[in-house]
Amino acid sequence: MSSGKVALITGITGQDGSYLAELLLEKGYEVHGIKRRASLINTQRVDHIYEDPHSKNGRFKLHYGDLSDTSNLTRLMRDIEPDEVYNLGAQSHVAVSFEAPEYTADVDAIGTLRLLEAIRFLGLEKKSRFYQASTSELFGLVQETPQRETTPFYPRSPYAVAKMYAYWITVNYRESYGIYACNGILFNHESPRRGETFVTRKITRGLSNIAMGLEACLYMGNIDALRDWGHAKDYVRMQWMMLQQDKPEDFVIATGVQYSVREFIQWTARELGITLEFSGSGVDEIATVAAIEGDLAPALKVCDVIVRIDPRYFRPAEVETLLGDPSKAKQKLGWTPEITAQEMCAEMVREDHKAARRHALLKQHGLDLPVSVE
Ligand code: NDP
Ligand code: GDR
Repeated sequence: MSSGKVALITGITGQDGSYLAELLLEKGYEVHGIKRRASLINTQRVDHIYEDPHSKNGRFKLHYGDLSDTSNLTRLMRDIEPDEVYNLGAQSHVAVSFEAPEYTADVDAIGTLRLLEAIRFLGLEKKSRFYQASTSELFGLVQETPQRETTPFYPRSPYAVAKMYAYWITVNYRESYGIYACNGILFNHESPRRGETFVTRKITRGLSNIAMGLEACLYMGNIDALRDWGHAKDYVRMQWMMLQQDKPEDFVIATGVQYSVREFIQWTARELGITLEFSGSGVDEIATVAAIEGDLAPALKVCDVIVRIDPRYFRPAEVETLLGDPSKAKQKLGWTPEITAQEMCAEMVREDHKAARRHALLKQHGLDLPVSVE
């Protein structure tokens, strides 16, 4: 049933955009999303909720657009007049932002300004509530542990610096023009829909492929990095909750628990019935198969080396440790995460292993498709 509310989501084709669109449709919203033109169709994450644009009562609508295009954003805002705008679109890969810093600044920082300006220019200050996808990367070189809403920022990448502009311009437009605008400072969150080059998905997909004989070795960067990982489904629920309050405020969203990348590799291996032993140190660290149980890793033998370090994945400036304090979200909004990092890892492995099995089966029947790796 329709709630009569209209939402606009930038980044709807991404991990969070797809879960948020599902949530808002369930709540009866009419959901508009901005997709980019690409040479290949890039709507895989939302294909299951896609509605034929010819259907009269459809509540899910996609529009071409780009955060770098002011006139496009302003026109869409004018035509849609959304009650809620979720700005999730971004060049969201930290390592890539060192390679494409100017583009990242244009999309992640100025893109946010373009949307806020469209609200102001069109006189939608009292109509359109605005959510900005801010990030724990703002804390970067951490000044306090755990990190909370009042912890000083120290961004460590072009991505984080761009997001810092976006954070403050959101605060500024709230204070200057009375727009209901808020920042969700979200710590890392993952899911089976996570992009393949972020560390968790790279691990669950890579080790699943290795278990099925589709790849030989997983090459990693800094596996000592510590992160506070939650599940994207829990975090988009919070994005919506933040726009339903009487007063706009900024919130840290995290689980309050921290693990290393190395631990995430071990959990993944365990889900596949593999016991891994790490040895060596620094760039010479490796992980060797010490034991195999069950039948999920038919391509592996004991003593196979399946994880190595490749300095290509080190970043010019690293964020070594992040740990969030979600007390404010718990107290003021009653939000708590429902899915633990280990449960999320198990779900990701199940999905990636299913895909790897399908791929291996096709290979057995002579239908060998290439496996893309970063
Ligand atoms: P994804 O990388 O999965 O999705 C990013 C989305 O932005 C995609 O839909 C992408 O389109 C779109 N996009 C990229 N560039 C542009 C552009 N120039 N114009 C319009 N759209 C664009 O990110 P997540 O879903 O994981 O994250 C959502 C937001 O939350 C991002 O802003 C991210 O920076 C932020 N964030 C994420 C966290 C996380 O752990 N996931 C934590 C904290 C913040 P396409 O599909 O075409 O590439
Ligand atoms: P992050 O996520 O940079 O925290 O940004 P990512 O998963 O890319 O990295 C997490 C940590 O793992 C280390 N790492 C590797 N990372 C990748 N991608 N590939 C590797 O091979 C690898 N080896 C080790 C990284 O150095 C890092 O320390 C994510 C994004 O979603 C941002 O958009 C978001 O703002 C933050 O989370 C919160």
